[in-house]
Amino acid sequence: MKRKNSADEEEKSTKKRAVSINLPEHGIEIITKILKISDVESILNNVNKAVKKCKPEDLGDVRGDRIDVPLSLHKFYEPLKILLNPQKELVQILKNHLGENASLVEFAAMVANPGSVSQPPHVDSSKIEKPVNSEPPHILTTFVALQDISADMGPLEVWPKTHLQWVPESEDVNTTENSILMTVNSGSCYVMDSRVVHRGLKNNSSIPRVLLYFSFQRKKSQNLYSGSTYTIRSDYINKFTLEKLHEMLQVNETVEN
Ligand SMILES: O=C(O)CCC(=O)C(=O)O
Repeated sequence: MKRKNSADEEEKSTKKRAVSINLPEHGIEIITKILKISDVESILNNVNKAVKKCKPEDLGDVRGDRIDVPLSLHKFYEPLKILLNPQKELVQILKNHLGENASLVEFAAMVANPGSVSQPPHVDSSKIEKPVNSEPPHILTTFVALQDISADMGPLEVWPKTHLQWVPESEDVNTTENSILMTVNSGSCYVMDSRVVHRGLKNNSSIPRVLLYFSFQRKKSQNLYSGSTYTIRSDYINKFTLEKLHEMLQVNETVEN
């Protein structure tokens, strides 16, 4: 286990890493401080309420003993207006890689409580048939940190560049030493290509690690890939594209947040 950095060192190392890793090359990209702390606090309150209210049959079938709760969009309108502001970097990344007609296929919160175990390294989805040539991403998942995530909270561990290999979704994965940890600060997010090898680590702290997350999938790619848990309310399935969400949230090219 790595020594826990001081908050300053942690911020510096996250900043350094944020500029040095990018989605096409590494399969993951960090966007720092996309939300203000006040926005994060209200999301965390709403997520905690949703966790209390949800029934076991609603939960996503996620690896390890995490709680994977589908969420109601309208409870998160205000933060979504900021997260999905078309002028900002996150939407540019989603649009450039998946197109504006990409579908919202996951909208949920992931809670890794103290003591929750390490997941086996895995990919979230991969092409059913081995692709002949390299392909662009088909699902991108954005995880928003709802507290400062330190190394002892069992952050996401990612093996950069593994999205460029074909890893069948059901297979055990042999990993190398060269992983990175998503020890990001509250209000930052990371966008992950669902083909990259990753895992959530054991939460050794006394603080639940809570993430808001959403995934968009390239249009008409669903039958070609297997794997994702597709954690989303059933009434949202195939309902929202990135473009449609922009209309709903009434954000457009001229809105500044
Ligand atoms: O624990 C996490 O941070 C994320 C877990 C995850 O990516 C997964 O279950 O596929």
